[in-house]
Amino acid sequence: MAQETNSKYLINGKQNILSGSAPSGDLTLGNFIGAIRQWGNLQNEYNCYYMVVDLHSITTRQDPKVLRERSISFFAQYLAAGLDPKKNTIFFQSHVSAHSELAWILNCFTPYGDLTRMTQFKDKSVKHPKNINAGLFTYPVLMAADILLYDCHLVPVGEDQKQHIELTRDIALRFNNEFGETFVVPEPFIPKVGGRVMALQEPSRKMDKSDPNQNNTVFLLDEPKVIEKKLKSATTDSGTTIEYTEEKPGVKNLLEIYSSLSEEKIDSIVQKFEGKMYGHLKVDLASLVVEKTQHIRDEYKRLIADKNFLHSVMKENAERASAHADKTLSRVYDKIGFVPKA
Ligand code: ATP
Ligand code: LTN
Repeated sequence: MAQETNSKYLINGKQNILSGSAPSGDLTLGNFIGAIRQWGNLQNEYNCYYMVVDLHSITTRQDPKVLRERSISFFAQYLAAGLDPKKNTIFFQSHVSAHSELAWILNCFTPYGDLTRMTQFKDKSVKHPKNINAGLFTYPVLMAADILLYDCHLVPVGEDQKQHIELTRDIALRFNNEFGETFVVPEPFIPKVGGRVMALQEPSRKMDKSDPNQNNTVFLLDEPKVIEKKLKSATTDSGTTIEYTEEKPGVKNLLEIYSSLSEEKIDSIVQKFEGKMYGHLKVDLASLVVEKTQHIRDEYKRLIADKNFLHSVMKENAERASAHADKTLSRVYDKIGFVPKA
């Protein structure tokens, strides 16, 4: 379905967007730069849905008590990061049953071979060799259901999720071909800089919230002193010149974080640090990270203490999400030939 013909899927004249993050570890600077900060920038122009992706998080084992607390913490961090629950629909994935229901249907329309090509499945199977469960394998189908339920035109994600969006497009196109126009075919929306923030100690791989080495990761709720310590001890190299090159992955990563937070071009940052030591870049970057995230920590402290407010927002927002999702699910049930409820 061409995007121009999608006007019937607009809400108040706006295109739909959905994204989310899984509460499988605490939110990181990578999640913030690659995803959450973009979400805030989109809330005026688009009709946005943002989820705490709890169904996805159990593809790896979670302690129930930690999962519950962390999920509420994520919800409060989304609000604290500036997502307005009146403008956006912010909810828990498990509160809208249509996600699991559509996932089952789409499972029956997704070739096994397509799923075997997913690099995240391969990576996570290596990481969790004792728990390679069917959910881990079909995870991208649930993600496709998330996106297709809300007639999404755009999906703002980090670079690592591009392959899952491509699979979602394939699923939607195949279904539309077979049953006629049913799903909007979404596009990924990936930031030009900051789409892949790398681990501080091992800049060859992505900063990950479930990394066992906490020094690799700046968490959004880390205190300023901890942020400074982690950035100062980031791996660079034995050289001294601050250059943006593949040969210096550690420095490159720090420059990209700097650029995405300051919105300055990499070239002009390199110029600013000409003749200076890596230490200068690290100290300045630490101040920048603290400055750009302090409002989140302050607002979070206030919000997390107000459970009544959080519960009323999550209820109201999940109802809004369900209303949209249930409509799409009925459309799909009808297309595939299920008998309507009496
Ligand atoms: P997990 O270890 O559970 O896979 P994750 O942080 O990779 O954790 P999510 O929390 O589900 O996964 O990701 C939420 C969003 O943050 C996604 O859009 C993802 O692409 C983005 N994201 C995650 N890590 C980074 C990173 N290092 N750089 C940029 N974007 C990232
Ligand atoms: N798989 C994503 C999280 C996710 C998501 C989504 C992102 C689940 N459903 C729908 C965008 C749209 C990840 O980042 N690990």
